[in-house]
Amino acid sequence: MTEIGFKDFETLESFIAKEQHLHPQSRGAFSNLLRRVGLATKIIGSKVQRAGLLNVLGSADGINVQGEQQAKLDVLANEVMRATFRWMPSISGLASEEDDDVVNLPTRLEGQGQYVVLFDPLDGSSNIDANVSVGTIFSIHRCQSTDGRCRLSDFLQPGNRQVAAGYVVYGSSTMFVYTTGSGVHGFTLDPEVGEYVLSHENIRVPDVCKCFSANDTNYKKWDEGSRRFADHVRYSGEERYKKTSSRYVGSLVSDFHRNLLYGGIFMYPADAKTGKGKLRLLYEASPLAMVIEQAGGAATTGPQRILDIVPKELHQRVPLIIGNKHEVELYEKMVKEASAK
Ligand code: AHM
Ligand code: MG
Repeated sequence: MTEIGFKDFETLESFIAKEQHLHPQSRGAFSNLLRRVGLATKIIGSKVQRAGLLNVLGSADGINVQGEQQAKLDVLANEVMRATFRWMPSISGLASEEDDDVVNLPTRLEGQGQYVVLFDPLDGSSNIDANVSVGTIFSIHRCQSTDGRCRLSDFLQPGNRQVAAGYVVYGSSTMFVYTTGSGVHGFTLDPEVGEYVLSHENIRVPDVCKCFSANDTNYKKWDEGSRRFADHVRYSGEERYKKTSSRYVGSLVSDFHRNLLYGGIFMYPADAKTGKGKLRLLYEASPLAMVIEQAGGAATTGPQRILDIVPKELHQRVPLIIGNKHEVELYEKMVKEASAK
């Protein structure tokens, strides 16, 4: 006979509280901040789920600072993030992929405003109208300014200084994945209870290259090393790549999340002519690089580890090659060899 009973479960709330207990000096500001990210993403997730019912599909009137047409949900998600963090005394400022400049929050009291938060409120938004998975990416840095006001330099910190990073994928279920530098943990939203519940503790990227993810129509625009790498994975016939499949959603969060769980490599190299990548360092590459490294993987531009890049500007774009360590190292080697010729 099946025993009827309540199976104890760990929520994001209780997990964060447990982690806080490991730092007796902590006053809980950082934990509150993480909880708040959880709240903001639940609100965004609920809008995404009902997108076809609300007046939120299609384009908004605006073009963002990067010259991209904003979707209505981009704007809405950005507003939710801003509103959720605005009155948190531990945050001195915000930077969003959708805003031209940093948002300086009202001056904090001494000792407050210890953090700045950077985010891509709705990644993959070109997919929204077709019900394809999208996500939110976030990154948290310690604010270096100590007078309760943040400055641009507080946001232009290398990824290796992030105190936390993660993302939420709004897919067939909604999942919150984050790291504070001691492993990567995933929580699935239980829609009936309205809580994120621990479902994937201590995620490690499997050491197999199951997925190869790239926008292949850009192949001719890539540099020689990137093309050689892609050819090697797809056509070399090497044992490791015999079961590799092409998988590309076109929503970074979704492509990244799948490869994190299955093993694989995502690449969005620079356009060789302009030397420019597409993805944003501070809102996309750095936070996901922290997650993948914590899960045993790696992330590079080719010549440089993503987490070591010192940002020059807020909306800086970089080439991003991210996934299993083996493939990232092979990519670096092939790019180096090709450029030495
Ligand atoms: P977004 O943040 O404006 O949605 O743009 C970033 C998206 C990523 O999610 C995705 O990996 C990439 O752009 C797809 O680009 P492309 O359509 O060139 O393949
Ligand atoms: Mg994005």
